[in-house]
Amino acid sequence: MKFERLKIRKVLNTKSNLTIEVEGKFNKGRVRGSVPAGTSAGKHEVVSLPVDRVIRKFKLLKKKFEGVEFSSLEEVDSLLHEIDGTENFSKIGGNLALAISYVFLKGFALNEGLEVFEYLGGKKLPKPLCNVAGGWGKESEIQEYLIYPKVQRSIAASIFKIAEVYRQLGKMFKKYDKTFNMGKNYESAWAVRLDAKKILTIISKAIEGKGLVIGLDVAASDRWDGKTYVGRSEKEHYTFLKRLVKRFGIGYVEDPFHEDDFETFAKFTKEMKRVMVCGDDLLVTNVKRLETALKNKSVNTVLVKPNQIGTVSDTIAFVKMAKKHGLKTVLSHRSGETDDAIIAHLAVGLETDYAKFGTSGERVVKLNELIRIEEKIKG
Ligand code: 2PG
Ligand code: MG
Repeated sequence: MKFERLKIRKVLNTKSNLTIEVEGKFNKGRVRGSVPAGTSAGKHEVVSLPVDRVIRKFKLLKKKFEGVEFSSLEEVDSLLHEIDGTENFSKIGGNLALAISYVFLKGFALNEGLEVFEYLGGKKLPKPLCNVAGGWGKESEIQEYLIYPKVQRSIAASIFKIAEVYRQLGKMFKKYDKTFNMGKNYESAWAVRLDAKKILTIISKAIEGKGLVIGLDVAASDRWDGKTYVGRSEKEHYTFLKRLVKRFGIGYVEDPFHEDDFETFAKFTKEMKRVMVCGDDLLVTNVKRLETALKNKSVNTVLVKPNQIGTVSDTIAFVKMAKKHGLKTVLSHRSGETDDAIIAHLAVGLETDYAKFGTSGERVVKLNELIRIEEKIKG
């Protein structure tokens, strides 16, 4: 497969920040690849370069990809690593690498007349793990409150059930928080100013009898000042989380501790037994960090964000390794998403157990794509 022409443009992400979009044109049509951005980004992620620098880099390296015949996506992704030559894409930018990797992934799929999930060979739908409330930064104890189905009949049914609870929650938060005016955060989840226990009590009420479970993304690195987590000592924070898990039957906890604390993650994973303890900033979709986590038994679940590592092939390697060791996998959006639904295709294509997406606003683009994919798979 080869692109006759490749070009790059600036577009907006969902936070209205600028991001890049690469477009490839060949005899079968046009495809586009754009890149999201994180807000609570992990410090071990690959480097994301400013948009104008990326555009200059692209102009220099596009000759290596335009008009050149590639036989596989791995070949494209290896060339990206070779051109960059660093561990963390600090020369060409992980954002540029991923935009190119995405555009080729879509090109290979289109070339074979397949959708991306089909090209990747996936047939199993993930369970949606949807952000319904929360906020960013130290002013909130926990970044995200998520819900997901215990069992899944169809992904469409799960999504509709979660959406119903989300709508209900808007009304409930209004009742308990007079300052709440249906405001939303970066991920279009309810931005509510109540403490964690109150929020969890309200969510528990809203999901009663519906077969849904609560999950948390603590995003602890953002709440860690080197000594405390939002004013709580490490011990207090540990006990705080443990109590929340018990009291509200929480089934998923992401980044409960800061991004270098493999040991406390391990202690928590061991103690929490049936809870999915997931590494996001801890692992940054990086197989080397996953190796450390495996050695320490730090997690039983991994978050997968392609732009943390820079290419689709690296993302696939990470998912494979996690699955090989019996860990659960969660394909995730970023707080600054694009208008593209590629991550829905990756979740199905790589058969991850969960898809951590938003519930409302521009986020429905991904959920609706999962509904369409399910229809195609089930026929
Ligand atoms: C996270 C995410 C997405 P960000 O912490 O998991 O929910 O946020 O993209 O800002 O890292
Ligand atoms: Mg996270």
